[in-house]
Amino acid sequence: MPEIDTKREHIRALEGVHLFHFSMSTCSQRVRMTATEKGVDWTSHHIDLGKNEHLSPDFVGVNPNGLVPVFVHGGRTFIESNDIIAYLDVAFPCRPLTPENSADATFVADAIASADEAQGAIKLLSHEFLFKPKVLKSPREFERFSRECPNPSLIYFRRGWLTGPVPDVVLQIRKPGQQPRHVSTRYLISRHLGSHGCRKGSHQPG
Ligand SMILES: N[C@@H](CCC(=O)N[C@@H](CS)C(=O)NCC(=O)O)C(=O)O
Repeated sequence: MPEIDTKREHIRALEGVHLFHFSMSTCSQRVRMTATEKGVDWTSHHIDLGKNEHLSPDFVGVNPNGLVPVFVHGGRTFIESNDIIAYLDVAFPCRPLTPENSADATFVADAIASADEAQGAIKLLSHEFLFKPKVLKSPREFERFSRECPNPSLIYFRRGWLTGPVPDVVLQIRKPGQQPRHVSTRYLISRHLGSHGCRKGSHQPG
């Protein structure tokens, strides 16, 4: 259970349940869905990743890795979405999310674990399709990001994504009762670009 020792006094002083999250972050979505399913009320602290709010000294003081989500319960701080989900299910036992039947419980545990495994591929796809049009590709923007970012793995990802060819990550797709399928993000991206080309062509006069 990664509970972290936040240095910020005002975070330790928080009462009730607080979530530092970003609307379009899948890790944040999982935690929001869990809290909602369980009927837990929480106070929202929206951290806009598009504006690099996760690199601000204030937020880095809360999570030194510069990542959302961060969950605060009665002044205790937790990171890692899957651990937050597990904590929520224990700390708020109403409407338990873990099935009693062991086969179903295994399926739920596997599904939660696969969300974590898919994170790299989802990050790449969302940067490519959702964020790219909004991100300035200037070296100056990247320099600023590298200067302010406390987490070397975020800098490494962004450098590769902004400057290089589209990197490749394998996405594992699992459905109940079926063998997992492996799909490459490079394949998904090239298929998307290909289908755009087709759509454009179909509008051309004949
Ligand atoms: N394993 C962590 C991953 C957290 C993570 O990667 N969060 C993303 C949003 S889903 C983030 O804050 N990214 C900031 C960035 O890429 O600059 C979790 O599940 O909570």
